[in-house]
Amino acid sequence: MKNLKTVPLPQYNTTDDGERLARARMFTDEMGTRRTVRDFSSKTISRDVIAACINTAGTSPSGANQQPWHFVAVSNSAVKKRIREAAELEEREFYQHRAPGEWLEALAQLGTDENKPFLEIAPWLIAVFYERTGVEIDGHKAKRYYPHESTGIAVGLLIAALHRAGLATLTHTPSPMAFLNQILDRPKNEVPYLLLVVGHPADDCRVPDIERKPFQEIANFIE
Ligand code: IYR
Repeated sequence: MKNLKTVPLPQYNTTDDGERLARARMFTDEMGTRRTVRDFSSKTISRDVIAACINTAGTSPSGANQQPWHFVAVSNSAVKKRIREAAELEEREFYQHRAPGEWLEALAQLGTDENKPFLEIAPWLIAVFYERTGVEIDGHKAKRYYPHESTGIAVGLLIAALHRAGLATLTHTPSPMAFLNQILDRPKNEVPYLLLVVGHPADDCRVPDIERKPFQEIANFIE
């Protein structure tokens, strides 16, 4: 730790556990209203809102602070159309041939299929990439540490930020997604991680009647 450059930690500003619990529960309630949406309105959203939410994602912790993520926000109709066509090509293959029966059974409760009209209807698509390797100033490859974990955390914050801003999201993972590098002109060292569909829900939007696991099923204490 010799010669480590440091700055003071920004102040944590709660007073007592009562206030902390109230704040924690307020956030639980707020995030509890988030639902994955597949039925979007085409109502537009300003680029500034999207940029602010991506800035939140950029505050995520990352392996060796390498921040191994890249976000491409697309509102251009022609580009969205190309993404939809490429995704539907892969999805048709998935639903008609590639997906094992067990997987399709697991998806039945969500009502998904190979048609992805939301990729054109929703005002924004955010393609998220992680860096498989970095590039040194001299052009050499630089190792990346925990890029999947880091990018996963960043996407979690991105989804929370978009929800807080009052927007709906769909975490979409067409597979394989290599077409995103080509359409969005990203270098080979970046691997597509997922495609986030962002917008307002359609007026008559409905979502699957599914439940979140209760606390006892997702956690336990050892005190
Ligand atoms: N990628 C496909 C299938 C799919 C897979 C999972 I796991 C989901 O939670 C939902 C869908 C699709 O987007 O339809």
